[in-house]
Amino acid sequence: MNPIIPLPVSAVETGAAFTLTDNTTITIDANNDELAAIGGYLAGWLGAAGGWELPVTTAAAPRAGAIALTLSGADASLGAEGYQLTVTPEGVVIAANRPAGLFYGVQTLRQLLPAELEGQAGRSAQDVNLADWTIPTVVIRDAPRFGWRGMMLDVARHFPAGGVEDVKRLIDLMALYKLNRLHLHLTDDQGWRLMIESWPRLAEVGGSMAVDGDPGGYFTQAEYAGLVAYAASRYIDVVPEIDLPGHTNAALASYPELNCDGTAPDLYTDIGVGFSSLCIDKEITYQFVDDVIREVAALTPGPFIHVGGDEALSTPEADYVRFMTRVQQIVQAHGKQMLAWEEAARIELAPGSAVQHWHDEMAAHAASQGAQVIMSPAAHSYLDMKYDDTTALGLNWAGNVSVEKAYSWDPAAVQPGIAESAILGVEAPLWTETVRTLEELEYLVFPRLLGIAEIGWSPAAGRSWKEYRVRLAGHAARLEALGVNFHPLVE
Ligand code: IFG
Repeated sequence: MNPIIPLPVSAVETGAAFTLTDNTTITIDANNDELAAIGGYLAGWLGAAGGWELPVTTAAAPRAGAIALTLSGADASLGAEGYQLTVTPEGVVIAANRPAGLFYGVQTLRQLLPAELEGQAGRSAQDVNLADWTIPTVVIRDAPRFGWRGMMLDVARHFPAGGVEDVKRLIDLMALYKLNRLHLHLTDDQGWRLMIESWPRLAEVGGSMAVDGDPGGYFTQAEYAGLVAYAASRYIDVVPEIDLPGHTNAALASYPELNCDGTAPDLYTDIGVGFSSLCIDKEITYQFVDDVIREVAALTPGPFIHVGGDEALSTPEADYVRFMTRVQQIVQAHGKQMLAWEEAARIELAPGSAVQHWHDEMAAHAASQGAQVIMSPAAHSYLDMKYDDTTALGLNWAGNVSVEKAYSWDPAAVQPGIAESAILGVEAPLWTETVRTLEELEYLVFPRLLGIAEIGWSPAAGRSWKEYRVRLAGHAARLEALGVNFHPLVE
């Protein structure tokens, strides 16, 4: 059986084989648009991989020669994202309680098929070798350990050279590994990357440059809404971050009135941090925050808006607490829950607010207040860290992060005060001070993101680098077929 990443909870091979043929059909429960979409996604993948035109039809029950996607028959214990995948010589049945589970069962089915089939777009059916389409019979029961399995993409330091298309490529690759959160770091000192209609200069001026004076850019609200919808079709929630009150030079450069002295600073193209702050004592600052959060909330189907809060080194402590407390109220007034970097645990967190651990003990303080925590320890999960001293791209302030180091940690063992029950899940940030192109992004993200996906999904028990590295090596062919520019899988 092909190596599956993330490792399923259980997989028992039954010693026979099932072969897809051009008589294979995909069947779904009737009257369910989400299942029709997932069926179409699978048919589309099989069509691109092998040139088949497999019909998607409704069926009351699984039948021979079919790949059945059904919401009946799955154990309730599999929850909202789990699935059961049963392959027999007669056919395949993927059963789940919710469509997301079926989507993840489809990703496992993809990985059971030969890696070479990925990215074979344009191959015609006749030159498909039927042997390609044989998979071992197996019974897989699977469900994730954590509900938050994510990656963060900083589009502020550098705006993706390929714009929306680069982000969609990342979303497609995340889906193959069952990740379900894409945190977009939309604003920082060097760039404001989302059009805010009530404050248009934020994007027009604040989005016009990037680190090293590289080309700027920003998402229109239509483009951003398109990304949110595309991610949702892959069962990924987009989590927007508007970083406040520090990391705000792009906003301050766009509107002089946002500055305490009424003077706008120049656009910033270096990579220092901690020098900028909104003007905490000006009322216009809160009008700005309210307008921005209102427009972002309207573009955010998910429950969380991330408001940053990190490295506010130019905001006096008492001002920071006052400001972030008001921001929390504004986020809630717009029907969302506040997510912030762990420094924000210096305020009284409202029920439902959550913090993201990256480098100090404030997340443990948040957990002691009953808040939930997302684990992004820089020394293990920061994908902008170099792999080793020979890596040209990336930074190394948190130390080099080898493929092994990115895998060899457990979220429940990072900080004594943060028990598993307080952990929403894991997220791997890619900061883009040194990253300009999709190719450079893929080199830093892959393969380390696969390990993060496994940490977020698979049981902690028994997880080991020694075992994982063999499965990871087995994914080289798949990443190769997908055209991913990955760093060598194991050093
Ligand atoms: N820390 C800063 C980021 C980025 C990062 C680069 C956080 C929360 C260092 N803040 O990580 O803006 O500069 O590794």
